[in-house]
Amino acid sequence: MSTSTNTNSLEDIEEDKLEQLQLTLPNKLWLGKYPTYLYQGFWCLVLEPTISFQTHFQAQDSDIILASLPKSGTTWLKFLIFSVINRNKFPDFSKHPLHTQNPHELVLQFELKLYSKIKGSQPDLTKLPSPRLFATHIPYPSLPDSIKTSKCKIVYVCRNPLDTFISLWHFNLKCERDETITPDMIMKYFENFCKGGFAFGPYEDYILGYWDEHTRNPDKVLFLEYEGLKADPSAQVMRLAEFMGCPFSEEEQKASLVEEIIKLCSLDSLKEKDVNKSGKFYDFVENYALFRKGEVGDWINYLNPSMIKELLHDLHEKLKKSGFSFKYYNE
Ligand code: PAP
Repeated sequence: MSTSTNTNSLEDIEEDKLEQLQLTLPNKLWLGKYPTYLYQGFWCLVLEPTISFQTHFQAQDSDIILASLPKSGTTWLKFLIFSVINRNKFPDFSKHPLHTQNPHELVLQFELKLYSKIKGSQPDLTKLPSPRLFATHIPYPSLPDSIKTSKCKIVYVCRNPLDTFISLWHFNLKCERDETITPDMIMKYFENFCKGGFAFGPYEDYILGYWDEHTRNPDKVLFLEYEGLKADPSAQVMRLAEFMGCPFSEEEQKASLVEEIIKLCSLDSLKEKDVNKSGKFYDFVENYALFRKGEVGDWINYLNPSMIKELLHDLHEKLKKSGFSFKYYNE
């Protein structure tokens, strides 16, 4: 904390800004209890940590940052990024940290874990081993400038809107244990999702922020699809390694290292680990709730195709107009 009595210190200005913002920004309760603010065009669940991250984080050229909307494959990509980057450090997979550490401990989330208050001491990230691995749910336009202007790399993973919504829906039912949320309310929540009213939404703006930057600068932003990873994991993990500057050598490929990493990071294997079955890494997230079915097209078991078409119309139109289409997914 600043010891200066000068009220114009950076921290004071930011604190004032926060108070003003909270008074002026449109806001609503997410899941009936978490305040979210419409901040820089997205529904921000953690306003002060987000501003703290924007204000204090200094990127390094070697950083690798995973970006995603919640329920799009964050956990999976954390496993994969960590395992690919550290494959020489942990060659014996039977003793790999993934057996004993939650992926969210290995790849830390900026706004949900590292940053909290604008004022006061901030996390010392300078001692983390290089490359530093981080994750965020903040949309591209709201990332700190140092991420945009440095040579650090962003791995973005997107998932189709229907499975993202269903995953979110189950997560809310599981985590919240709130009797006011009942299975029959699914259409109400889906309508809300399509209108962008969920934490870190709107969906289409979020995707387009990272998509646009990927098309402008493919060496800066890698664009992965959850469905692509499911369809052809080897090809996508090879892309990931290449993008992060550590491509698999021919010897590694011949030794089936890519496949071994995919196996190590598979949902079936990891959801059974004690570290992932119990405990909480985030205050409001039980570890087990991050692992469910991991399927493509699971939405069909919950939503009626004829009822969703119209609701999704505007979202799809906006994506289409911007030249975006899913490579691996058709509804
Ligand atoms: P988060 O943003 O809250 O961290 P995130 O990991 O992005 O969540 O998404 C969770 C989804 O990824 C779940 O999907 P589902 O509800 O449709 O099943 C979860 O099952 C899936 N998932 C988690 N780990 C893996 C994995 N190793 N492989 C494939 N999918 C996974």
